[in-house]
Amino acid sequence: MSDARTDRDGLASPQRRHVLGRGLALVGGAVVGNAAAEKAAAESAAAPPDVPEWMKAPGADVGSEPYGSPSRFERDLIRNIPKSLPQYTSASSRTPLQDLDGIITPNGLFYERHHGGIPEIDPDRHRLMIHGLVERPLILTMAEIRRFPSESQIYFLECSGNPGFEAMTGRTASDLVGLVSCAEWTGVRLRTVLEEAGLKPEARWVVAEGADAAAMTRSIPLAKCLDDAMLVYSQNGERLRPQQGYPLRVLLPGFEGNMSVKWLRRLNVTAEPAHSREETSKYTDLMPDGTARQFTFMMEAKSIITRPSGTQRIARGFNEITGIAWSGRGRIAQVEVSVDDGQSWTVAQLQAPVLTRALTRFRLPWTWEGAPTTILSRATDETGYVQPHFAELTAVRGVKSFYHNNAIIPWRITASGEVTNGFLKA
Ligand SMILES: Nc1nc2c(c(=O)[nH]1)N[C@H]1C(S)=C(S)[C@@H](COP(=O)(O)O)O[C@H]1N2
Ligand SMILES: [Mo]
Repeated sequence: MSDARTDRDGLASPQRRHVLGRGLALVGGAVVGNAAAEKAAAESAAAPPDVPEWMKAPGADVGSEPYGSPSRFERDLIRNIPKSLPQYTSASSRTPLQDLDGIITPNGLFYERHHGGIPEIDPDRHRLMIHGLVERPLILTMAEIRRFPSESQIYFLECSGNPGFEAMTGRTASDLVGLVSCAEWTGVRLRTVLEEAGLKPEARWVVAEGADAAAMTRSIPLAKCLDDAMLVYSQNGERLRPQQGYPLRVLLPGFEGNMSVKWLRRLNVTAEPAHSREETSKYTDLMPDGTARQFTFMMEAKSIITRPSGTQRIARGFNEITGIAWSGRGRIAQVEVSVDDGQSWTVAQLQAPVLTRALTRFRLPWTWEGAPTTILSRATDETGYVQPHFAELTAVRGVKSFYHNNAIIPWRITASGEVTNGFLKA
């Protein structure tokens, strides 16, 4: 006991910060100063070997919160919602990537993109119709869908406008690429349900329609429907949240988020794509030669350093660089990190599990000596595809594109350790 005390007083201890805090309060004489002093005193009283007040009486009852929520000290960890939009029914909120660990996005922080608001659907009244080029048209209840053999898989979901080509001005990792999240999805293989309906030989596409006010409609190539596509009813172990398509959505691993139709009500099996609004006027890019790049399904390999990242501040000495990488084409094979603005690259450690079409966490130990620099990450997937620099991307796609920007993201670090968006002028 006495040793512990000696140690504590010998180090830059809570005791000393407490004294400093008091001193400042006396000099400043401000309310803020008193608050700081009180905070310091409270911290000091809670530090070992003293016994904090939360040990002196029993805590809250079991079941005081039937559906749990994060600590009230984490109440600022919320979705990144744009301020003062004219309306919020066709809008998006982003995942706070820079404050999350691991690869799974908690359901309450999963990004949202709605084109006609969030419908409130009674699962008992919801039906899925499967028709068109099938032998046996079906109308299924949720109970009937859940009777099919099911599976659970971890996949990322990403909006293809993440970020738009002209929207790289964000301050945080979330501002830049917060329209990506990753979850464990449970549902039925789309293939299983299509086989139950029986596909006619001319079947080539499946047109999915959502039961929202936008009636979101997308054409899915049959090959994807017969591969890993899922009809999902649960996410991270519980039923889908209304924001994610309750009670039923399509999940197309690795394809642009827009095609994973939420609140799914209809699958129309066709010979041709529907050429709906979302695959003509939107989710199509104007190329330099004046043609349109349409049906850009695949989300190409991408990565971002989430710590250190924009608005954070680092201290000299040891800093772990960590972030996430993903590819619609399969597994991440390698992530390289540069701490000298791309002059040299070091292979980062990939944390297991490294799953196909899921977020992969990477880490690299780093000692920052205090010189201003720019840090980058570059993902390579198992097909050998390498994440490009923004200039390489625009050289091919021109500057009229909006979707599918998977450019390398630079974070600038100033002499004082401030981290800012490297796409912006210093
Ligand atoms: N019915 C319907 N499905 C939809 C949408 C929609 O507005 N309505 N938005 C799409 C878009 S653009 C994306 S990126 C993803 C977002 O899924 P999330 O909100 O679960 O993150 O859903 C897609 N599916
Ligand atoms: Mo999207």
